[in-house]
Amino acid sequence: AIISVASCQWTKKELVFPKTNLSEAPLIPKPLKTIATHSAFGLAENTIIYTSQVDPKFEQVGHFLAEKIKSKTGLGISVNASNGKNSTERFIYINKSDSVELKTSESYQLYIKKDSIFLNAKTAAGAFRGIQTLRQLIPEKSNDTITDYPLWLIPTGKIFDEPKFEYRGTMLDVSRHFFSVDEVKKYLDIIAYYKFNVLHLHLSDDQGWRIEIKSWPKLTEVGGKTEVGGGVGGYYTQEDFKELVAYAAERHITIVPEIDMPGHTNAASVSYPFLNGNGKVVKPYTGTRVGFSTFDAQKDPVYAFLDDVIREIASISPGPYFHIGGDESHVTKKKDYIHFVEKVEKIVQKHGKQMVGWDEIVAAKISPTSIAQHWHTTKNALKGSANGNKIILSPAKKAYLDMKYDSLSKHGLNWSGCIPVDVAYNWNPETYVQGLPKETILGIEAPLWSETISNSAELEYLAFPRAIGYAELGWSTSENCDWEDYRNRLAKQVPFLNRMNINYYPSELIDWE
Ligand code: TNX
Repeated sequence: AIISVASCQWTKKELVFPKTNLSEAPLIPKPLKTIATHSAFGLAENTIIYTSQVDPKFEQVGHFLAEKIKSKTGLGISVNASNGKNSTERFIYINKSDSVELKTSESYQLYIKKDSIFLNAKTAAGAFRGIQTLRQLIPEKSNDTITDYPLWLIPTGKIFDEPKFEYRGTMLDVSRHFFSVDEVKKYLDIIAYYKFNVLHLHLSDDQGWRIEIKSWPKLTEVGGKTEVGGGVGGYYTQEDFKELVAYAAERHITIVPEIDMPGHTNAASVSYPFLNGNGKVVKPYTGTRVGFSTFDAQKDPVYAFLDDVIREIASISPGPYFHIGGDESHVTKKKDYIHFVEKVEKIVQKHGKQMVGWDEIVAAKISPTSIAQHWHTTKNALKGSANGNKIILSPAKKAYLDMKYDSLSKHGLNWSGCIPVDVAYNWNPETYVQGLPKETILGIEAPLWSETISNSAELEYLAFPRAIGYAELGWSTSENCDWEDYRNRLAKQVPFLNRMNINYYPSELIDWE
């Protein structure tokens, strides 16, 4: 009390804020721990963001926050510079910290006080996750009665937060239908807000090849020109792909490239028929059947080709992973499949990446550093984990974004059942596969296959709101995942969804606000 009386004589006058409750903020994913102190920080034109100068990536996070504050509130906030309104400045500090309480690279602490906000993180990735929380705490409307300029009142208190899983992904199939660079960027913008850190791109399949390979140009000249339903297809040049990688990196999201093989390879074999191993003449395919194509696993030139493909893609993919697909190779002989996966794993490793594959890959003798993505077969997940492989969980009954919500859904398939918004949320990744040790689980991923969707509006219809629930299942502790609580917070995402012009499915299970 003595300090405040003394300081009153020369600091700003005390503002009187309405009572707030940080613990009731509709944050998604729900933070690990929140302590409310019931006052407010008034975000205003005189707020300044200061960032750690030790690491330039922190300054980038500061600029990202300033830009998002601008688009939400119209306020032009300066970063690491005074804005000339010194008498009433309020600060947001984005600080690099070595605190042992920050257990992971993505952990952060947010201290919101009346006149300043401190965000602590070990790395810029942690700071980036933290500013998503801050964005979500900024109200839609300003309060215009407390001061003679508008204030956006952020509830005060402390948040300690960290992710449950290190891998929190979604997958987009750009092969069955092509999605442009701008469409993928919009998707990245949305998933970043909910703290996803991986976008897996399914870059090849029977219906189209979507990434330029300079040493094998026909892959895109021929294989890039088809898609499901007979549309014009499309592909990313390597420059396009680098642009996506950089855009994702600014959001601390890793792109995981996938070339699906030895099955799902019709488009590659149409481009270069020597690759084909199913004994038939290859023709372009624009239907939606699976399991009819295969590379020839016995030919050396096939592996020389794959060495080029993997080398070129690995060289423009800074992330640690390369996904080889490996699913539904129904016309590949079992021994050929095993031989193929083992040879391709070596190629992936030679180019400095860790192999990821759909759960079928555990049929081969793979190295414990490779990762199996569980989608279908429990036995495969268990076999992988017994072999030392980390597992990504994408169970088709719970996590497939391409399943219909219900029988009336405008888009989507239903081979693994309909997945309404509550079913998508109501499962516990840590216990879902019986017998799978928790430590084996790298994380979760929600795949969006694109047989039935071909543009952003359709993509968003299937992905949202379900992907928001997967964000929470990947980040928040199972104790903090509660459907009733979640559905109330989800209802309050409407202003963001509308501001971003997201064509979400307005499920009747949610009382949208
Ligand atoms: C199965 S899931 C597939 C895809 C299809 C999807 C449709 C997986 C590894 N393979 O080829 O697009 O079902 O839901």
